[in-house]
Amino acid sequence: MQTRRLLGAAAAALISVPLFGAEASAASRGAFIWDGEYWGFTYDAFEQGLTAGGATKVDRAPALPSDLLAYNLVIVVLPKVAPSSAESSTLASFVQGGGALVLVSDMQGYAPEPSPIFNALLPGLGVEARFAPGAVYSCGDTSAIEAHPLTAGLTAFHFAAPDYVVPGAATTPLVSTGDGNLFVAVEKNVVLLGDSNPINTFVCAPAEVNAPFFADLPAFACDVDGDGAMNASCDGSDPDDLDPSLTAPGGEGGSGAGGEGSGAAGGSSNQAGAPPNGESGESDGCYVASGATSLSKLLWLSTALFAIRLRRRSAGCRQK
Ligand SMILES: [Ca+2]
Ligand SMILES: [Ca+2]
Repeated sequence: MQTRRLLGAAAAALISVPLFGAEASAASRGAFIWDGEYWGFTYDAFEQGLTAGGATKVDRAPALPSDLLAYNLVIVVLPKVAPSSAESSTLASFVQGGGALVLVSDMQGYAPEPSPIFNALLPGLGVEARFAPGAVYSCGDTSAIEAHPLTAGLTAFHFAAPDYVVPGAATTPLVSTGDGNLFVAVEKNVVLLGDSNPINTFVCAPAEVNAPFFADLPAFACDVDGDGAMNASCDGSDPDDLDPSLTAPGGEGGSGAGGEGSGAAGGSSNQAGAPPNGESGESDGCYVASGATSLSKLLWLSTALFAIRLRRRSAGCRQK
């Protein structure tokens, strides 16, 4: 959406005129969470992290606004229905205009399943990566984190039973499970997160270790290609913020030096969608089941029915 960029550029130009404050462009630095509203999930720590990372406001609603000009970061969480053609167009325009989009899926147990909904949406966004069914039902931390501006500050990543990400040629892997299944990745300005537990208040809720990721998202929305030059939504004038040829995949730290746990356990050599090697080695005992799909599904659904009770029980998880 050229309009966003033009408006941002115009706003940036106005800033040089003392009579006009910075409000005009700062108004586009909000974050919007499009929330499917499953089982009363909330996103308190995530929302606080977005604010800490520079989002000027964080809104959350079950309906997508037709006008996203106030936002440079949109997070779509566990959609309950497929986006309409109008909503798909709104998201595509947002992405084409340089806005950062995060798609949050999860393992089986939702109706309808979010991953197929996202996979139908991704081609229209120009993204090659796809979600694939996860296979391990466990909760814990992984240190298989690639060096990238979106993972800056992370020493571990807390997750629970993710769907996986099948990367395309232009996809940059970010986080994999301990057994080598990629579940967080980025392709240009679209982030694929195969798990909602890292950001919501459900069982195995986001541990403090995920806070850097929350704060990294608004910074990413300001500088998608990681070259240090802000785009128009953040008062900058980087004209090619979406051009990956100007920044090597993986960002400045992509060569492997100084990475946070890079390549420690499986790293990017994922075989997304492949059967896991037995049970996850990352379990912290919050809850663990075998990899059998039927059992996983049963446990997942029963867990959902007793969400509130289990949320209390998960206090021990949060303290990890
Ligand atoms: Ca999950
Ligand atoms: Ca940039």
